[in-house]
Amino acid sequence: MDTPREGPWEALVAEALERIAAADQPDDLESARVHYLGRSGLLTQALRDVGRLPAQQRPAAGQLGNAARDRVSTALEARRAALAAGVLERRLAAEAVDVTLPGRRPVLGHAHPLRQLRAEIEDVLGRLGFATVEGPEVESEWYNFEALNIPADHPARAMHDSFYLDLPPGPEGRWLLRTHTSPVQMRHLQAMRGRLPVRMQAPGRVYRRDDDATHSPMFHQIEGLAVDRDLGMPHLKGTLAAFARQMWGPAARIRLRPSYFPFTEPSAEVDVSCVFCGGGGCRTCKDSGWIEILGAGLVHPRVLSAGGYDPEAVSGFAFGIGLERVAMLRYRIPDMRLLYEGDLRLLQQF
Ligand code: 2NL
Repeated sequence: MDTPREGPWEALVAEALERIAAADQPDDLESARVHYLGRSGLLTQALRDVGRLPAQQRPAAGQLGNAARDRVSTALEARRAALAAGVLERRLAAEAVDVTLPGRRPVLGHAHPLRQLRAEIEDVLGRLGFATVEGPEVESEWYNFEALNIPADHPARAMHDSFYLDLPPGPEGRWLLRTHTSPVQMRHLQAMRGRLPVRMQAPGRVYRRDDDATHSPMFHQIEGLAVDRDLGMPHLKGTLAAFARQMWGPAARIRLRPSYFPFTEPSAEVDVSCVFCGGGGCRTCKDSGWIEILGAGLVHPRVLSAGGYDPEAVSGFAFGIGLERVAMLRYRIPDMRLLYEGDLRLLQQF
């Protein structure tokens, strides 16, 4: 062949450089390296062949061969660096995060409307000085009825239509789900051992056999109780008027109508000036200008005695609020059962 002596190296280098330049992936580049510079690569083999040349040709051929290998090596390294940079660039581009995008807002739950309302009422009463006290939902007949001046033959006992538990009766009678939160007050009076003043609120679930659009077998009450020397109707009225203004705005007024509860004497139904029309008359208040919201009264002497207080020395007032009724008025909910269905279409409006 009439190839120049450097011919085979040049051809191999040219071929290798072309293949290196064409490699656009690290894997292609690696196979090119193996093809030319690997243990049995073309250049490696050619260099090995140099050793079999006559001794006087070896140095020159060796020099050319080493130079050829170095050029291919250098090209491989340069291409490797270029590919690595490209790979990184593409990865950075693909994984780029636009930190200016608005974040994805996590779906947050919230308190049930009744729980929100309870918190609000608790807060208003709390600021009037009534400390929250809680108690058991399973009660004895004594704490739920007798101590509250509701004897076994009292019509209120049938009225309440209670849920009795299938348990052997204790010394305080049968066990039932409390029909009001008053037993919590009774237990608190006893725990106070005659100390004054008493000013507490008892929020919580209560249970009665009732189920229609305005009654649920489980509902919520908040009762307030104050006991001190010389408490009377003015204290009750002042407290409830302040409560109404906090709940329904500074223009809200209250009025008391005579009523009957076994545990208070005298007893009153408490109306608030209509929260919708302000008292002018509308559909909700049936043109009366008033909405019945609470029951209240002065604590019956027998109830004070049962709590360990001397009715000759101290007196007290008490009131009870139905949470559901306040919620239905405030949120214009027509059917109480909507509050317990857990339907998100309703709940998400709060
Ligand atoms: C109503 C009526 C009321 C009370 C609850 C009470 C508690 C004790 C002593 C005296 Cl320990 N009274 N609670 C008094 C009057 C009315 O609630 O219809 N609530 C929705």
